[in-house]
Amino acid sequence: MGYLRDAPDDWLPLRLVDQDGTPLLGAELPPHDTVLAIFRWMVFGRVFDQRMLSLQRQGRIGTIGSIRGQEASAAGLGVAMQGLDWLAGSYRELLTYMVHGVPAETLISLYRGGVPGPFPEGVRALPVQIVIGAQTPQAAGLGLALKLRQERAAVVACCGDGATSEGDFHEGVNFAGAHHLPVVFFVQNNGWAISVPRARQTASATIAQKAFAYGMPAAQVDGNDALAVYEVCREALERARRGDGPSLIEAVTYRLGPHTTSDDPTRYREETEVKAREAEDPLPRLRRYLEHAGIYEEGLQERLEEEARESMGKAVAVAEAVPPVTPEQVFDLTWAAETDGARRERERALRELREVGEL
Ligand SMILES: Cc1ncc(C[n+]2csc(CCOP(=O)(O)OP(=O)(O)O)c2C)c(N)n1
Ligand SMILES: [Mg+2]
Repeated sequence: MGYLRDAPDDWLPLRLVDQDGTPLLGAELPPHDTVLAIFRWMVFGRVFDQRMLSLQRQGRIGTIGSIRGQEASAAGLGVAMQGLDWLAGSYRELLTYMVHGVPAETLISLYRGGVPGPFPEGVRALPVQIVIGAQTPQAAGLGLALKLRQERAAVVACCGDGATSEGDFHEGVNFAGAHHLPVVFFVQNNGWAISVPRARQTASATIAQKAFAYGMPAAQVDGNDALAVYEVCREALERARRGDGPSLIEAVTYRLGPHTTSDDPTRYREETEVKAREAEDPLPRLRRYLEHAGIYEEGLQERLEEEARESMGKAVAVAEAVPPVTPEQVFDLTWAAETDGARRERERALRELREVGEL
């Protein structure tokens, strides 16, 4: 008796800057231009989010997920990535996609159901994944390709807390561990998977500790501390790029908005919980750090917001000029060389659309 052991449960999320913007004693922080770049992207993310929600309300785009409250995780990760790194993310990482070089108009067009066109030449990112967890094994596959080609680059596989309950997640992380692949698994634990709270998702004390079962190191980081996210991602990415293998980062954050525009969170979570988390908003927190460090110039945030609104205005105009996708394009853009089965599907779909007068 007494042979069974529990996992250690004394994790404390990594934090470099406190809620009030004060750096923790001895914390090594990124240079000022990096901090300012992260702040600029966070402001852009917030403006993007607001604009996308209002476009949806006006019927100009389809269902969209909010990233409000998660900007520190998204931007801290994005700024730590380099051009040769691959991004495999979901609808919750639209800001990371933009930091990595995907133009806002491409994403807006995607959410309009238009043909977004490929990502710009040289932007290494998989299409935005909607199937929960499916990007994890795909990212492991990309990691294997980078390893075989001996490229000095890493893959980032993003997902949410809910995705860690999917088989795909475990297969992908296990494969990367077993084959020592250059992949960084970045889990944004935002407290909820639609209406399912984190506590009901897994019995383990942290999501980070799952990494140990797959033979890789992990960190749990305060996902609302943009500079801690940046630093831990930088370490994990460098480790992967130099061939030292995969790692897993759990960024503990909070989804302040609804899951998507189709969701009513008041049906499953208390307003008091949200109010308490509003106080941990990562954007004013980083701004307080900028002020503390003496690099906040009067009116900076307002200026960045204005810039972001202007560039979003242009992006919306470009996206709205893209014609809607045609039924033929659904097939043309899916298959490089159509199979017999796909050809039959195309013929049937077009025939049925003609019959109901939609074509
Ligand atoms: C395979 C699959 N199952 C179910 C869904 C429906 N669905 C969409 S988002 C979501 C919750 C995902 O939660 P989480 O992984 O925590 O990501 P978050 O949305 O919180 O960022 C579910 C179940 C889906 N898109 N794909
Ligand atoms: Mg979640």
